Amino acid sequence: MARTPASKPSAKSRSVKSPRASGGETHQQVPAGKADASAYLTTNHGTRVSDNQNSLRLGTRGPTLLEDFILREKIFHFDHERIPERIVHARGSGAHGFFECTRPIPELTRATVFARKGKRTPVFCRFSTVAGSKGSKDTPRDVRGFAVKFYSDEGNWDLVGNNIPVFFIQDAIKFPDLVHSVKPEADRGFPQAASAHDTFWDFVGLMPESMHMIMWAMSDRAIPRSLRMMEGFGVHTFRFVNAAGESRFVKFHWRPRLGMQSTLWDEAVKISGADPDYHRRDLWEAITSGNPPEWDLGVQLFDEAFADAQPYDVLDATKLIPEEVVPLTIVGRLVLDRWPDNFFAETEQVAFLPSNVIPGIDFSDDPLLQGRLFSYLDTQKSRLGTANFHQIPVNAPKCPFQNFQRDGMMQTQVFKGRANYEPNSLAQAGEDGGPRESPQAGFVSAGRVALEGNPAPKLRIRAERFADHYSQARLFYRSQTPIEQAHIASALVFELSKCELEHVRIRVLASLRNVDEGLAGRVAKGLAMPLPPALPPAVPPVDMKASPALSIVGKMKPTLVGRKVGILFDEGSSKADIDRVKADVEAAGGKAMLIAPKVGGIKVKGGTLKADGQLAGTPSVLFDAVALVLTRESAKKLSEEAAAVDFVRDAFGHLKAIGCTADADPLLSKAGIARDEGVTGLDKKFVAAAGKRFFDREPKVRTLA
Ligand code: HDE
Repeated sequence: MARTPASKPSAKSRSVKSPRASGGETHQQVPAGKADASAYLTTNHGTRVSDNQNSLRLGTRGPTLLEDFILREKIFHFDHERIPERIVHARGSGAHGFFECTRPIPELTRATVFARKGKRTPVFCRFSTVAGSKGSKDTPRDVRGFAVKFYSDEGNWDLVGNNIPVFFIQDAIKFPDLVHSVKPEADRGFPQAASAHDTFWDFVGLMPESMHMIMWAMSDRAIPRSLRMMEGFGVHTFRFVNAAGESRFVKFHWRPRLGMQSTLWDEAVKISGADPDYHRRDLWEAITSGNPPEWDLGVQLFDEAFADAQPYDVLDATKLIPEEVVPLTIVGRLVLDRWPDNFFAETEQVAFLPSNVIPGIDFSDDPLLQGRLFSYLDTQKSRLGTANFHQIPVNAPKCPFQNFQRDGMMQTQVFKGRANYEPNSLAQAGEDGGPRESPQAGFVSAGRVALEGNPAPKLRIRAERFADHYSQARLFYRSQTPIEQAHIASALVFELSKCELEHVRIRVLASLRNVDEGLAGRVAKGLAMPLPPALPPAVPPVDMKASPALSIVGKMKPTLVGRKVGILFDEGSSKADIDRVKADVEAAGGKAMLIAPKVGGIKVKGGTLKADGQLAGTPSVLFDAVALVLTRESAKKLSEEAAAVDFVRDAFGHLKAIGCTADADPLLSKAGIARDEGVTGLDKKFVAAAGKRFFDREPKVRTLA
C-alpha cells in the first residue's frame, strides 16, 4: 500500500527557525534535536535534505554538479507534474458527500444503496463543462457533466450523467466526430470553450439527430447560475434488477433542492471575465460555509410493454420520456458536504466508468451507452498512465476488493503468498488460496440467458425507431415559456452569426424548420437571411403534448437561499442601512457581500467599514441582486466611474433586483435605468425582489430574436 503520513505533526513539532545565509537567502530549518521524524524535509526516498535553497556547485560560483541528486529529483518530479487533461469534460469541480436512501426499493433493485430507509452511501461527485480545456472558464454555453461515484458496500457504482437528459448523437461511433467539431478548430486553435463556430454547426446541420439536444444546449440550461441549481440525468435507459432476477427499465434524474436557475447570456459572458472560477468558487463557498448542496434522486420506471408502445425507442439517447407520462419516484437524496483535501489527487484523478455497476443495476442496449462502456476504461489508462488507476484513493472502492490481477505500473498493493491464479488447490496445503466467484452474490447480467440459445444476428444497422429526429426537439421548444423561447432563438442567432460558412447556417435553418416554423423564422430574421426549404426529415415529426417540466422558469424558486447580494457603499453611506440590508438578506438565507471603491476601510455615517470586494474587481454579475447604499454625493461621484455605472447597468440588464433610495438616482440615470418593479427601496421589498429575476424587463434592455 502507498505510505501516507502516519499522523499530523503538531504545530509545535513543525516550528522552524529562519536564519539568513551568506547569499541573503532565507533558510527555514527544523530546530536541532527537537522535532519528530515527519518534520524533516526529505527526498522521495526518505533522505533528509540539508539545504532546499542551493544546488550543489563547484565552488561558490562554479557549474552545478550532476551529482546533485536532490536537485535532479525535485526538478524531475516537477517536470512531470501535469497529466493529460480529459479529452472532454476537462474542466471540473468535485466534492465528497453521501447518498441517503429515503425510500427503499428492494422490490425493484437489489442494489444495496437503495436497501433501507436512512442508509447512507459515501459518494464523490464531479461537475464539468464539456468543450473547454482544464484552464478554461466555468460559464461558457455548454452541457455540464454530472458524475457521481457511489462507494457502495458491494462495489463502486458510477452514474456518469449530464445536466441535459438527452444527447447529440445516437451511436458511439459518432462521438469523436462530434467532439472534434466542437473543440477549437484544427487549423487555428480557437475558439476555446465555445460551440459558436463553423465546424460544430456544420456537423449539427448534417446530423439531424442532434436537433433535440441542440434545443437544450441553446436554452438557458446550458448557462446555469450555479452547479447547485442544475438538474442531472443518467441520460441512457438503464435496468434495475431485483433479488429474484426480475428487471425493469429505469431512467435517473437529480433534482436540485435549491431549485433551478440560469444566468443570462450577456451575464455569463461577463462572469467569465470577472471570475472564470465562478461555479467552482460557488460550490467551494457553499460547502466550506456549511451549506451543503442537495439533490433528490428521482427514478422513472417502465417495462418492455411501455417501451414497445412508444413512438420512439427508449434505447435512443436523443429521446426523453416526459415525466408527465412516466412520473418520477423520489428514492433518495445526494448531499455534498466535504471539499476535497487536494484538487489534483481527487478531482483531477477521479476516474468515472459507466461500466462500474453493482448487483441490482444493469445496462440497456443503448448503442451510445454500449460504446461508453469501452471508452472510459480505455481513456483512464492514457490519462492516469497505468492499469492500476483504481488504487488511487479517490477511485478505490471502500468495500474490500481482491482478485488475481497483478503487477503493472504503479502497483501499490503488496500481495502475499503465491495464489495469483485459479482454480488452485493451495488451501489444501494450508496456504491462502485467494478469493472465489459467487453465483449468488456476484453480478449477473440481466436478460442475457434468453439470448444465449437464440443469438440475434450482428448487424451494423440502426433500428427504424431511431429515425424520428425532430418530434422531441419540437416538444422541448414548445414546452418553454415565451421568454425561454426567445432565449433559444437568440442563442441560435448568436451562434450561427459566428459561423463564417454560409451554407452551414443555411442547413441549420433548414433543419430548424422541422422543429418549429416560428423558431426557424425568428432565427432567419435575426440573421437577416431568407428561410431555405426545410430539410427532408427521415420521419415526419409529430406533435407531442407539451411538458411544462422541461421549462426552467417554472422551476425557479423566489428565494435568497444559496444566492448572493452585493451591497455597494462609499464614503458617507449609512452604516445602519448597510447593516439592516445585510441582516435582512442573511435572515432570508442569502449571503451579503460589501462592495466599495476601496477595501481597506471607508468612513461611513456611523463608523468605518471595510469592504469584502473592490468595486472594479467585483462586478454585479457575481451577485443575484444588488443594493446601493449611497449618499447623493457619492452617487454623483460614482456616475463618473465606469465600474460603478456597469455595476448598476449590468444588474438591471441581467434582470436583477436593485435596492436603493432616491439618493442613488444620479447613478441610476447615468446607467440609463427606468425604475420598474424590480427597482425597490432598501426595505423588505428588496429582499422579496432579490430572489427573483424580472423577465418582463428584458424586451426593454435588449432585442431578442
Ligand atoms: Fe463521456 N467521456 N462519452 N459522455 N463523459 C468522458 O472519460 C464518451 C457521453 C460524461 O467528471 C471521457 O474520464 C464517449 C454521454 C461525463 O471525470 C471519455 C461517448 C454522457 C464525463 C468519454 C460519451 C457523458 C465524461 C473523457 C459517446 C452523459 C466526465 C475523460 C458514446 C450521459 C466525467 C474521461 C468526469 C467523460 C467518452 C458520451 C458524460 C473520453 C465515447 C452521453 C460527465 O472516456
